[in-house]
Amino acid sequence: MGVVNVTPDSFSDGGQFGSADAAAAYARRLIEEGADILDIGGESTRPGAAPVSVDEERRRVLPVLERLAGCGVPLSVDTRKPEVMRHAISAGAALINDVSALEEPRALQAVTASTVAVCLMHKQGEPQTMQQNPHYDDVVREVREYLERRVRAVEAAGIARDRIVIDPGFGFGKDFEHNLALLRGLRSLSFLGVPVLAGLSRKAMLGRLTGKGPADRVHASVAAALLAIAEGASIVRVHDVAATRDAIAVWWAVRGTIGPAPAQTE
Ligand code: 7PJ
Repeated sequence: MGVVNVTPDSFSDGGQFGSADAAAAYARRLIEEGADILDIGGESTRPGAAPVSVDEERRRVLPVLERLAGCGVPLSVDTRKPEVMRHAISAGAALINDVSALEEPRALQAVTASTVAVCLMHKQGEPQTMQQNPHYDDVVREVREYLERRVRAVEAAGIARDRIVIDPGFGFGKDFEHNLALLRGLRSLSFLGVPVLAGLSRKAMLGRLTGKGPADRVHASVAAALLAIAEGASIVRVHDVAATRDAIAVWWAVRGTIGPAPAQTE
């Protein structure tokens, strides 16, 4: 999954696109590099980010979606807003990537009223303050239990299991040790046959490990993506598609499969 941020303040590639045309051209480049899914986001959820209005988020995201119609890969929209979800679905989005896991009732309705897929992500707290003092007794167990609850809740609301993807939400109300524990324990999220998505690309934990800024975290990001795949992730959300693709090609040649080994799923 290649990341297309249409935000002026995204931490890793902020201010990249001056226009919808430029963002769509960038998205097409990611497809050429081997992206199987594009994730288009108009609201930065990085720690401390300022909220964006519905109108502003629509103005950022919809023109890019429209330009990418028929591009050949499913389009995901990274949004927490029900109104943006509805418009994105009408404009052809195939996946809603909601870092709030459809907890807002109108968000749940927006997806239920459609046939699109959804990514349910765990976070603790809200983006503006979530990194201030995250606390868990057992981060892997708590994230797993939360995701199990959310899968059951959205299934009960009428979203079939084969439309659901889950994500532990690296960096969303997690400190360095929490993130490492989640990556080590990622396989325990492979339950109910629901694919696991992992987003580690250029995140702060990789900065801490390498001492490098976001743009120089490519190698660390590729290593993290491959580790996530080794621990059962079926989808990796990345900025550096070409580099990640090369690593996956090596993985594929040796293992012949991506995602959890069936015998080891719980
Ligand atoms: C994630 C995301 C993630 C999902 C962002 C960033 C921050 N959506 N949106 N999972 N991260 N599903 O790209 O660093 O980890 S925005």
